[in-house]
Amino acid sequence: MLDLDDRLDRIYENILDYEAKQVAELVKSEVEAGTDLKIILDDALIAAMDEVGDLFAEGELFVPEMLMAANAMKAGMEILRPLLSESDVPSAGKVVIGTVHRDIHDIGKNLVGMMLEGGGFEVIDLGVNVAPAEFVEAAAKHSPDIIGMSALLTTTMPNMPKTIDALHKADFKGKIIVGGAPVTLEFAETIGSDSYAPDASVAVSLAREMLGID
Ligand code: B12
Repeated sequence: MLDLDDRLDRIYENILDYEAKQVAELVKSEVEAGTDLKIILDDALIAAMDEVGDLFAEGELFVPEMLMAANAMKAGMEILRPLLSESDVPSAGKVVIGTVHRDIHDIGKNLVGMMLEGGGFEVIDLGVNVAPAEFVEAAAKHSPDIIGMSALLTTTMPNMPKTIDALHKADFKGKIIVGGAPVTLEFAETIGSDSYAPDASVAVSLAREMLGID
């Protein structure tokens, strides 16, 4: 049998090869072998997604590849998630994410959610066409560290400041991050968002930064 580092390396490589089925099988046998869940998460799944983020930032990978890798990572997460919630492995933080009211684009938002999950965050996805009141309700229910909003239409971007106002009125104390193709840093600053990320890999680094995780 291979030693632990080599076995974790196989999971890592299979994520980079987009082999979801293999990843699920390897993670499953690692769990059965009794390997620490945090080691599987940190040294195989999160490490692979960090590499994917770096390759994307360097222009070596594009959105379709990042999605395939995220799906492969997700296959491993499906095995770990129920076990992690029973164990004492701390999550990096809790993020509520959604696409704003009257907007049904979700590819980018899903990618950000998956990469955050790959980065060790617990992600609660509210889906698309999420009204300000639904974000407020989710903030009260889940007490997230971060709320992420996505908008792909210039006509739905104004629903971001509306949501931020509603969250502030409801005394939400966490951080807010916005993104989506038409959203810019300037826009994020004018609407009082704490952060803006142009893509999913930057979103993970900024989420970590906002929560003081290095
Ligand atoms: C796919 C698509 C659709 C699909 C959506 C399917 C789905 N499940 O999402 C469908 C066909 C349903 C659709 C519908 C419409 N669409 Co459309 N659509 C697109 C398209 C081609 C791709 C968007 C996409 O998925 N990009 C890939 C992802 C990965 O990129 P992304 O979303 O930008 O996300 C990245 C970053 O922005 C960032 N990010 C995204 N969200 C978040 C959130 C946070 C918190 C953070 C930190 C970062 C972040 O990270 C992501 C990953 O790196 C774009 C054109 C384009 N090239 O952008 C048009 C586009 C967005 N659509 C457009 C339009 C007009 C429409 C419609 C109004 C068309 C119509 N007349 O019916 C409807 C609107 C429906 C509605 N109410 O929402 C226009 C918008 C124009 C504008 N300036 O407002 C675009 C730009 C096309 C165009 N050139 O005209 N669309």
